[in-house]
Amino acid sequence: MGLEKAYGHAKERFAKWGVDTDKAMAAVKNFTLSLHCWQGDDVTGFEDFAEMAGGGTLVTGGYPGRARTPEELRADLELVMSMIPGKQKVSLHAKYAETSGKKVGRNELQPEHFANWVDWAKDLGIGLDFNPTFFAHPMFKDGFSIASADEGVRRYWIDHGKSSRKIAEHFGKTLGKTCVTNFWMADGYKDIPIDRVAPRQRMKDALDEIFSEKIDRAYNRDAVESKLFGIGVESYTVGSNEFFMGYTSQNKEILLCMDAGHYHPSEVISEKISSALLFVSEVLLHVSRPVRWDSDHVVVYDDELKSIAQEIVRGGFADRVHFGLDYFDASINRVAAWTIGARNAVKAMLAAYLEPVDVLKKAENEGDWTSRLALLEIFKDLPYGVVWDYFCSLNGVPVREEWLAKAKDYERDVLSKRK
Ligand code: RNT
Ligand code: ZN
Repeated sequence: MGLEKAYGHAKERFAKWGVDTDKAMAAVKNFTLSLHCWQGDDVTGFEDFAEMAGGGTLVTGGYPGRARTPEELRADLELVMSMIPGKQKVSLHAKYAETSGKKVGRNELQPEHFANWVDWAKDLGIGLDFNPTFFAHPMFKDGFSIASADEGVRRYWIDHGKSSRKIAEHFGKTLGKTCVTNFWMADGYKDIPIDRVAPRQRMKDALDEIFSEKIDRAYNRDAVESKLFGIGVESYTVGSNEFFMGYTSQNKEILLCMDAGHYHPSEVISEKISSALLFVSEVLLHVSRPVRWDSDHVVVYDDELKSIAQEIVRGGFADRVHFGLDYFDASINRVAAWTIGARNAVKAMLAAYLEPVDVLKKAENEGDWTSRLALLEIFKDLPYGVVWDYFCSLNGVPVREEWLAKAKDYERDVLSKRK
């Protein structure tokens, strides 16, 4: 059966439950996915001393074809974006600056060091998000950046935070799309601390200083990302969940960033969105896949991904949630890793818009929890996949497995030649 005809049938199946598939597709066409640049080069970046991830994170795998230059990374990203329906932004880390061979401290980075990225984004008509890089650097001393007890270390990183916001403002102004700037600091201790409060007080003061300069929210919005633990930082992370829930409820202009891998293993961020949004203005999601720990596996189409998307749609939160990806797998083709996770994210959003929410809400509100559960299960068999295929085809991106052949061709012609 042709796709058009199959879509016609699917449309009827959904219509029976009050869902308009065309409307759902229109909603997802407007959904913006923030693509993390760091999947393409194993979080290395382009600084002279380019250290691998660091700061409590770990990239594993030695698959050939890592992007080694900004040009390679941009070319890889272009291929990936040509295989994803909907809108995208690209999220950059400060360590992806291009300083033309000059040594520029992170505390002195300027918009000009991202000129190539901005020109590229302008040509593609996409926005850029930003992340100051507080790890993988010689000034990240003894596991501390802005929460360091050493005044000089602290100053260096506070200045990095400030300069990052100016870069982000420039992105927003030049590209006409709000930049979301995410602050993640790995600061913490491997072993049991005695004083848990002093580093937190220092981090709070440092952030207050960094955020003290007012920047138009149309250009930039700042987010802060909490974490439970990291490798070598097992006992204590300064920027914990409570720390940043507190910080963002008190400072309403700051977004709370929730990373799927940053909580206890049985906790899920889909459960947290509705609570957070009662107390904070907006949320940034780092959608990742923790396997036993914060492993940053490629996002697959699992229950948690579907639940995250459902929470956004059911709660009517689409305009208060920024959806970013955050994972890095060096054990498979990196372009494929990006594409798999990104397509899954968009597909989950489409499925969420296709869910017969009104029918389910009605059952719940009437206290008919038998029907609520029965229908939830019945709705799992609705033809989401057909609408997804049709949506891909309408948007001129590969349908089903077509993208894999493209990725394999690119691997043969481009990636495998990178030695
Ligand atoms: C690390 C955080 C952080 C990084 C990126 C590279 O645990 O999740 O978001 O993954 O900034
Ligand atoms: Zn993250």
